[in-house]
Amino acid sequence: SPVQIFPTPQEILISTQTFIPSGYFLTGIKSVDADAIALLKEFLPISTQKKGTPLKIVMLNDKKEELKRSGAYRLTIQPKSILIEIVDGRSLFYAAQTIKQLVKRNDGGQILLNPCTITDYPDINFRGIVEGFYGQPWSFDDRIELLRYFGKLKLNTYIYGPKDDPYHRYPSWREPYPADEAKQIVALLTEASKNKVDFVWAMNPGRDIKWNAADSNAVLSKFESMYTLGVRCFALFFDDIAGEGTNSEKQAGLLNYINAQFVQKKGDVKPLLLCPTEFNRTASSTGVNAYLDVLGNLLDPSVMVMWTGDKVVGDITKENLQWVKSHIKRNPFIWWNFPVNDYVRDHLLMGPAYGLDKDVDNAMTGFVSNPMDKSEASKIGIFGVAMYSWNIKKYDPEKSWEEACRQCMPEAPIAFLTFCAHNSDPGPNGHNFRRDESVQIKPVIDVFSQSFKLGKYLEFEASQLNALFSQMAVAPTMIYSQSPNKRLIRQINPWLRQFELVGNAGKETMEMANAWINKDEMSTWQNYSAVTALFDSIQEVDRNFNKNDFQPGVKTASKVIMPFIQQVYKQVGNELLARHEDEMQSSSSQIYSNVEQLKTQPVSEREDEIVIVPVFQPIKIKPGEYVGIQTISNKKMNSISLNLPLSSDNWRLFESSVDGKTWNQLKVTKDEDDMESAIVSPDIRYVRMINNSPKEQTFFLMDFTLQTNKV
Ligand code: LTM
Repeated sequence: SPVQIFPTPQEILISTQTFIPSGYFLTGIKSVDADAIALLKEFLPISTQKKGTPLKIVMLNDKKEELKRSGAYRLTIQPKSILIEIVDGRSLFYAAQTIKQLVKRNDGGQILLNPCTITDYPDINFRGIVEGFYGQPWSFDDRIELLRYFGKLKLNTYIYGPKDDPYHRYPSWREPYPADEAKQIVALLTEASKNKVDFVWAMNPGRDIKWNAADSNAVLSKFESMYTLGVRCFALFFDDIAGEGTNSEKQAGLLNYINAQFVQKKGDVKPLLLCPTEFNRTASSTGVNAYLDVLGNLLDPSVMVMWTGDKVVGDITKENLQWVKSHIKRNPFIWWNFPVNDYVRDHLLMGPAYGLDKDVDNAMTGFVSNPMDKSEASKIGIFGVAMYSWNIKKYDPEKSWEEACRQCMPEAPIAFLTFCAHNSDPGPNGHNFRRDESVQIKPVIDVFSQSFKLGKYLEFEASQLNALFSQMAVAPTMIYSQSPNKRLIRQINPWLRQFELVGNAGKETMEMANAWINKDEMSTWQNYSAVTALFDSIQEVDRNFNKNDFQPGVKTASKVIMPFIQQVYKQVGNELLARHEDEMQSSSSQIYSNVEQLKTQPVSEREDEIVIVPVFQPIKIKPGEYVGIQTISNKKMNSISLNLPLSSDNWRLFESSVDGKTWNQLKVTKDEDDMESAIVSPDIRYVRMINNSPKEQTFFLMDFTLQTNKV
């Protein structure tokens, strides 16, 4: 095709010839979307008088179900006319977005167009994001910018549900927003409307909701207050809760009540959206009257139900879509937990959006992505979601990703692509969700490392590695100097710094490897010291930036590049210093648990503490199951401290052990804030909490820390 349009239109017939349009006048339907007309006028010469060529807008009349969807359009451009057939205002806006991409200019600055016919519609009705992560919610300016981005990508849904907004969730869901915040929501609604985006306001009341009339009315009056601000789309979330709030019968009752008393009565409110408590297959109960079946049977058919797939974070497959449909008795509305990084906050997820089944015609009501707390950096993943959800069959994750990098940083596309290519894997995590990273260089690294282990330095591979490391080392400078997108730079700044250091460490490592093979001990030492110094700087950045209570630090190129550099450094260092490998091991602690849900949960080792990385979902622990920490650290142990909400005292024991076989019970005490702690003896290597009751129990693993003393 002579022109590329994003997202890819469903059907396009386009001539390679171009023509220069003289000028247009509008004809056809009069009262159409003013924003769409304003957009058309930005790049087409449209006069108010009836002269030039007609740009005619008519209603689209086609029997095909797809061409009745909101946003569907047909565009016919000929040298003597433009015809836009539409379903609604959104259709005209999307047609205008398409024409914007079709318009080119010749050297003299004149507009050029290619005659074409485009018939276009979305594969999935609701497409966009759910701002549904833990951590600092996006700022007002972040949201405004993303709503504009949505307009360009034909995304139509913005679900507002940041976990750390107290008025969305505990403790203030019952209260209306303070005036300042309410004003911002009004402004967001205006921007959303300009970009043909439905702004869906979500409430997550499940942590402390009482199933009584007072709380049903509390939900109703909060919705009423949001309606007054202009909100017309509403959602109720019941994810990541335990206890009374999880009752599916009561949840369905509340949704049906709100549907009858609010949605139906208002008349201009869109159907309700529900995020269930069992929102993925791993968390789903089975048997008679299982949670999802109850929802499926009781919920009004108009209510849409969200679903994250087989796991909290994972792929979307035809099979898991069919499975959930058979329970909830409707197509699911996908909440895709990508590129969210609230469970791996030291990493960025800026790689391709893949793992999305293409053989899934009409199987989803909606598809929204849960992004990172970094709005601009999330644009890469969101771009992929926009391409997928508009035209599933034509979706190409790699190509979309490359285009996203180009569009997000047209001033330094290669530098940005390089950065994103090595910032995509989340690292080890409890969801076991990993991504490809450093895909192109990985085979080169594998070949080079294998030979280097045997004492050979492969020149060809080395030259490729050197080229990449040089590119990595200069990419941040290119980005800082060329990109006007200061918001993006601010969001990813620690990772940019770290990336430059890793690039330089790579360069020095290659020189060191070369010198070592050439038996040039002097240069080997010099390069070895340079790498050591760069590792120190990398550690400094890791320690001093991106501080948070969950996964502090700054990890970049951590899946392929850093392990390679470390391995070569270690190999040369071992031979140079006759050191033993295990002395250099950095982490030596891990989770000690036989709870399935926790087996891959990482443990982070800091200067004077070893912490199990917190988990947001409630954890079910069967009789005899345990969770704790095992360490082979040479540090002395001091005490454990605990914050495990919902744990009552009478079902669990805390124990410590030197060898993992003989266990001693620990005496746990509570302070005035209900924080628990216990002293442990210095030589223990295991601590755990065990369920010694006859019943399955539920708790939240917010904080399980083993304090150590420095040796
Ligand atoms: O995924 C859902 C439905 N809920 C939460 C999200 O808020 C959170 O961002 C993700 C990723 O950590 N996990 C959840 O359980």
